[in-house]
Parts: sequence; structure tokens; C-alpha cells
Amino acid sequence: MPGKYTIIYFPVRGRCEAMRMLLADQGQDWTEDVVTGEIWKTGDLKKSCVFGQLPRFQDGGFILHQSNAILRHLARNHGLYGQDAQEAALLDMVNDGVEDLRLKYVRLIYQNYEDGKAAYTEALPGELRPFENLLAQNNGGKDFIVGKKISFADYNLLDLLHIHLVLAPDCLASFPMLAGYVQRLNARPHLKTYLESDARKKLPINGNGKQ
Ligand code: 6SG
Repeated sequence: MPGKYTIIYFPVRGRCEAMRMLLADQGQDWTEDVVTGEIWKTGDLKKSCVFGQLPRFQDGGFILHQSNAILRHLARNHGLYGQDAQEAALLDMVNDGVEDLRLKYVRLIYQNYEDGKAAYTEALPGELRPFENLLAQNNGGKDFIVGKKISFADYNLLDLLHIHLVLAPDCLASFPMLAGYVQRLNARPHLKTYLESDARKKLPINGNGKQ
């Protein structure tokens, strides 16, 4: 059903890149409804958003806000939420861990980039170590973050790693499982095509030009 999905968001990777990678990798079409700063500043759209923020997502006539809720909705639609209740719970745990680090990253980028970057980079190995450990515990890091099938949490973790590889290009040097995981996921054919597309390459990571 082409045109089923619409992402309504600012022209950035930001909080929508994981869902875009999920959709691209799953062979889904979607529409981008791009909201510029100018449009946003009129305030009309903001008033109509449940929490006054973007992204907003449309699945046909169904409207949803909150990026992690959107990811989970897509996971249920496309069988990306684990094979059983325990895998689903572990995926929730991983996704919450991704969200915790993403919030720290967002605070750095938007509130404290110049003063905070050195300390952030120094603390980064401690933040990434848990994900390396989780991967190592799942079939020696050869599969996905949980189980034997890709999940919504993999796309969110992959985006988290992508943005940190830009912030701190050596951040995976002591994490072989994570480094291999990024290479393996990046090489998935649909995802590779998306990641190499012009539209993706010209989209900034964040809304203030910092990365
Ligand atoms: C910002 O924080 O792009 N949404 C953001 N900002 C506008 O009025 N928990 C939810 C979730 O996971 C967090 C949502 C998120 O979905 S994303 C939002 O709506 C507001 O609060 C990061 C991003 N920022 C760029 C930005 C948007 C408005 C001001 C800065 C684009 C750039 C400059 C103007 C428009 Fe701009």
C-alpha cells in the first residue's frame, strides 16, 4: 500500500533516522512531510501535536507521536518485536538503554557542545560497553542485539552508533562486536541503498548544525 506511511518532521536525521532505516530495510515506502523552522514557528502544527513536538507519524488515518512509540508500532506491524515475550522485554530494555544515551547526546548537541564534548567523549566507552557486552552474549556478537532476527531496537542502536561515529570517529576502536555489527547492518542491501542515497547524505544529523 504505497503512501501508507508519512513522517512529519524537521529536515534532519534526528529522532526519525531509526524509523527511516527500519522502513527502508523492510522495503516499505513512506512519504516525508518536511516541516521547516519557519512553518514550525507559526505554532499551528505544534498546537496540534499531542506533546507539542515532532515527529508525528501517520499510518493511513492513524496518527501517532513520540519517536519510540512510532518505532514500536512499526515493529508490531512488521514482525520486528522479537520471537516471544522474553525477547520483546529484552528489546524494550535495549531500546530504553539507547534512549538514555540518546538523551545525553541530544543535551550535548543542543545545550553544551563546546564545553561538554571532551568530557562526553571521555565517558563514551563506559556508555557503549553495555551494548558490546549484550552483543557478545548473543551468539558471540554474530547476530543481532537480541535473538536471531533484526528488530526495531537494532535500527535504533545502529543510528545511535552512526551518530557517535560522527561525533567521535574512534569510539568503536575497542569494541570489535559493535564495529562488526555496524558494518554488517550497513551492508544489508536495502539499508545500504538508503544510506548511500543523496537524500540521506545531504540530511544533517541535528537541527543546529552540530554533530
Ligand atoms: C526536537 O524533542 O530536530 N522533538 C523536537 N522540537 C520543537 O518546539 N520524546 C520526543 C520523541 O521522542 C522528543 C521529541 C523531540 O519524539 S527533535 C521538537 O519537536 C519544539 O519542541 C530535534 C530537532 N531539533 C531542531 C529544532 C526544531 C525546532 C527548533 C530546533 C528546525 C530547526 C530549527 C527550527 C526547526 Fe528547529
